[in-house]
Amino acid sequence: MIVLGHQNPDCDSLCSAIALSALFNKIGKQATPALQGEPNPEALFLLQKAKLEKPKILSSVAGEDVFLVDFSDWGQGTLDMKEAKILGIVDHHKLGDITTNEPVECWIWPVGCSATIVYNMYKFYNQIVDGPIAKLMMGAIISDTVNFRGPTTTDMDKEAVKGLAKIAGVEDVQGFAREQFEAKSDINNVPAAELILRDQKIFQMAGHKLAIGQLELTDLKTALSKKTQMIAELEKLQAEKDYHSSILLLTDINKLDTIALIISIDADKVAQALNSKVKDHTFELPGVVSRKKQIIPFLQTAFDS
Ligand SMILES: [Mn+2]
Repeated sequence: MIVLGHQNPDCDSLCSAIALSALFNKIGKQATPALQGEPNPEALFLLQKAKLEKPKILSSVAGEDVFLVDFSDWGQGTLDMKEAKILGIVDHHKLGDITTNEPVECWIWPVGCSATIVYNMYKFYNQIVDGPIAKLMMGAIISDTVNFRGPTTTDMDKEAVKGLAKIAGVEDVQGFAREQFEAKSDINNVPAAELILRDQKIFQMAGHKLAIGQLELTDLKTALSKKTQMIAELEKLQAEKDYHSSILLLTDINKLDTIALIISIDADKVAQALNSKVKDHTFELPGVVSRKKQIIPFLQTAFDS
């Protein structure tokens, strides 16, 4: 069985794929983790910290048995995923559009991170997480919950990190988080074209496609200095694809605010849905850090009405 994370691999899709596949191997089910593309710099940082190898990268799963982590949408899988047998899903996003012909094992909980669910699966199966993997899972939860400051955070996430830090032998969790956030904020030498795609997800809304990327940064100085190039890249993307909107969220994880860059056929509609106003392809979202909880539901409502 292949344990597969979503496109544009982030910490959670990488770490949870590795952790879940290790759990399956412990209980006698053969499993291998796999990614769809290169992991982002923060995920690579965690792999290095844990001294673990990067999983294989796949673009096809036709004919395979797969277990999905951190997504439940066809659009976030490989192009041929409908030709695979989906055995199960671990996810913490809104329920996607995947359906199956046979019963499927679902672990879909409204918590801050898929790794929190996987941590509880270890408990369910009476298994202990290996030290290096505990470090990965801890990092994934810190990333997804913005170190417990994001609105998706639950007590279960906090409890999981406490347990995992003990197993991983990490005493200074705050220091660990700081180092991790610095790794992802280092965008000085990253081209704008790459930045707009780094954590991009495509959302279907009333027949439209919205491409929404997000950069989580310790401050927005460097990102804003690249604003013109990033808007130009969003414009290029918009011309190539048939998106309704191409958006990049620049999220300040210290101040817990977001500035959005947008190219759209109706930018006002998007900004209004989020109680904001567009000026020069830009709009501000004070207090917003979570795409899945503070942005997508409001856009969905606006597009559905
Ligand atoms: Mn996640």
